[in-house]
Amino acid sequence: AAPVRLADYSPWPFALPAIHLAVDIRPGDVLVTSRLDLEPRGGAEALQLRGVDLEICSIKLNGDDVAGDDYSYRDQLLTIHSPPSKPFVLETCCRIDPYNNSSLEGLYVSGGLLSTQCEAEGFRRITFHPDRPDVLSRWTVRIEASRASCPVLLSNGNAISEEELTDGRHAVTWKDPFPKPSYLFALVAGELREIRDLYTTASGRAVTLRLHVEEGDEPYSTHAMESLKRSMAWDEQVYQLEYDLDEYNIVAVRHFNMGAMENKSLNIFNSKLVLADAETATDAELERIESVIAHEYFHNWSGNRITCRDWFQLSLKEGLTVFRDQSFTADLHSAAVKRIEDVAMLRNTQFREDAGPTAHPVKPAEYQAIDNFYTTTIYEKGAELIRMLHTLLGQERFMRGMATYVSRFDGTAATTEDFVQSIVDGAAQDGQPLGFDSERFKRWYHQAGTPELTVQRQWDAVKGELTLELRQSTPPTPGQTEKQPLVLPIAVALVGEKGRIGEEQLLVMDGDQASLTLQGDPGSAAPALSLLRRFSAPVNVQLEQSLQESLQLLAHDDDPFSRWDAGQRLARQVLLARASGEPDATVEAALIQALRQRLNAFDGGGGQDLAVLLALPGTAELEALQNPVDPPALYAARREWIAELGRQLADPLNQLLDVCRGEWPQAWPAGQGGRSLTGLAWSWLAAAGDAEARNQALEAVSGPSMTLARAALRALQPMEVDERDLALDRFYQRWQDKPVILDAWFALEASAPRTDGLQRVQALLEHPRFDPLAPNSLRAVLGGFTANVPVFHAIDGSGYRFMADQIAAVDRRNPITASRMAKVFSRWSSYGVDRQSAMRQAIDQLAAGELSSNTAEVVAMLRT
Ligand code: DPP
Ligand code: ZN
Repeated sequence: AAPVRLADYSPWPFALPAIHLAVDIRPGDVLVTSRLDLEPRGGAEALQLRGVDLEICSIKLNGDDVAGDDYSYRDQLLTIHSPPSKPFVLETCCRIDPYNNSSLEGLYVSGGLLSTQCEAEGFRRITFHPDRPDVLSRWTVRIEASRASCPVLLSNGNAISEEELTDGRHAVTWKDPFPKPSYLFALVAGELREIRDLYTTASGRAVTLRLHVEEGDEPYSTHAMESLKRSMAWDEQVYQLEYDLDEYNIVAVRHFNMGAMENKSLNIFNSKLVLADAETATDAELERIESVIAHEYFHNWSGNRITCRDWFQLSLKEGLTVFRDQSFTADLHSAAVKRIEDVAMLRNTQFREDAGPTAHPVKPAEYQAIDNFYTTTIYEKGAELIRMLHTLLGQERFMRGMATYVSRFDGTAATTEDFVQSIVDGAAQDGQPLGFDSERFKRWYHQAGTPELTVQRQWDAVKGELTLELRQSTPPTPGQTEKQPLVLPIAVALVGEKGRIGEEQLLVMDGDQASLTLQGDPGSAAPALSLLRRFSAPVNVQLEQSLQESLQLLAHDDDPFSRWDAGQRLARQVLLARASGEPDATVEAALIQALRQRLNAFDGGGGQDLAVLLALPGTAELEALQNPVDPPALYAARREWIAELGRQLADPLNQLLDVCRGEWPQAWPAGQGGRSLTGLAWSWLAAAGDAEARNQALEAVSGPSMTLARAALRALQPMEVDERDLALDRFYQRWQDKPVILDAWFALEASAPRTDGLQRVQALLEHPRFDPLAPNSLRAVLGGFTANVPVFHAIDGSGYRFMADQIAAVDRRNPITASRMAKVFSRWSSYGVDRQSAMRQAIDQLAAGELSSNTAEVVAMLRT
């Protein structure tokens, strides 16, 4: 199929102010009658509507049947050849089969529950519609079903009527007063338990909050409900944005392709992102749930009230909403820890994407399947662009920009240019110069790849001046060889032996080169350079830094990110040296000494900061620095280094365990630092052969904290010890009836590095508790398998072949999930020759079979 191109955008030649849907749910199928009020806007000869797998029962125009010659339905397109030139009503009736829909797009069944997923292009599987985000309508939806099987019938907006019908059937009609595109439509029908709460908005409007879960899951809903209320309050306080309807519904669904979906007033969530308490979810999961609840809630303004003109603008809503949810988490918890976690994630996922065959701009120029572009580039890099605007403008000016954006575009479908322009126009209302070139800034949206910032410096001891020479360049990415300079906000400061010297400066670089002089202390030794503080721009830095300088930053920098980054740099050095077979004893000794000081200084409280400081760099980050990449060598280096840390730091780690124990029972968010550090100490000590640590960990698996139980499993899982198998077995026995929790067990089993790893993964796929239709379970087992470095990367290619077979099998049921999994092969050209050719063969093997268009697009990208 021909790709869709941004350059080809043109508005739809009709307006569609109102839609009436009637959805008749029957035991074997569903009848969908749709009435579209259409208004030609001139220029259209034919009316074209999208439709996938729809069986037409009737088509009527202004009440009369449309004759067979007057329309056609082929290639997923319904064409009415000569529609009237005046406003008219098109009524279609179609039969669909949600009971055999394993794609989890459109209307489908999950565990007896009927629910929908329409973003991006699922609505065309429900009825005929233009199914593009710039067509906004007011919707009325009547749902009819048997009361016995579907007592709960939900859609967007407010319930305006309920009907009791004959034969045990009933109907509910919903009306959404806000115009919305089809991707925000939602419908849920089934048997659900409701948890109800109330929120009063800043202006005094009462909003009924309802969470809908399966029977038995009611006790696990409190965290999600509280998170929702915190999100509503935060958006009022920080963005002055209030909720706009009388009800807000969240439904938990077990089979779901994404994390959650922001349908207007009827969010649908992957159940793992709703159901949680301290006994069933880890601290990290609780925070993630809180942030996803917030994310979907924040979409009500950044996505729903102002939506995207077309799917090339996806980051308009996603980048902005990620930025908003990041700020929310930073405000509620530790801003420093949140920033560090977000940067670690960006470097390990988005930078990796930028460096591979699926690299694409935040605003792609073309696509085959938009589902393949729900990526870390659109989301997390998109959020970094907003963050840079915020850094460049400051809070007050940025917020004025946001207010301008909302007032200009509320109720419409906008573009990323509209957004940037609103931000700068709003900011400039104070009459001050902007401080950067906004046209140049917009390049960030179109240019793929991670810029490289190369920094050289000269220290003038007499004057006490450090002069920096900076250069930027962006490596070529597929289809984009020429790159332009970007606007980079670069926060810098000098750090001496007693901390920061002078003020932080913000250099705004927008050409290939720039220079900057920083004032230090005359007559002293060169101070350490604290560069890219808070990670003020998403770039890779090339700067030679001595061990001494990194240690100084690690000890004295007042920017927590920069401190952390200095420690990470040393850890990367240690791990890469070990992976190459030549450990660097000097750096190792210095790093261990620095960590020992940190551990000794810890006396409880703020443990989360220490935990992130101690965490080792991610695999993807290390791989980016290795050529050729040797994953098993990196894996072994990491395991050996952890064991070394456990041996060398045994005393302070044992003291740490004593200090932290008091925090174990504290309710999240309290106590999370102590629990994180406990897990880290278990992992390091166990790797060093400490039987007492293994024992403590084993006990925690049966204890009251899921955070500690999972930390214990992570500590034991990489080792060939009895406690590992005991721990995994106890966890299984305890949670076998809770699929959401059991997925964690599947992931741990699949990633356990055993000699018979491949056979074990095969057995997991046939395990009676494994649900091949649940993307969570597939990701647990197959994602766990690809994290099983020695087994997945076996030099004979057996792991790669196995994975290719599995992706092909998943693709037949669920193309969206399969095409995401196929990206696991994206680094093939970076490995040594043997792995390279084995992985390439696996990709070719995949390409040779019959693939969905989603997966075919990804595989084609991998092969170019
Ligand atoms: N539901 C997904 C998200 O919120 C896609 N919109 O990011
Ligand atoms: Zn989103």
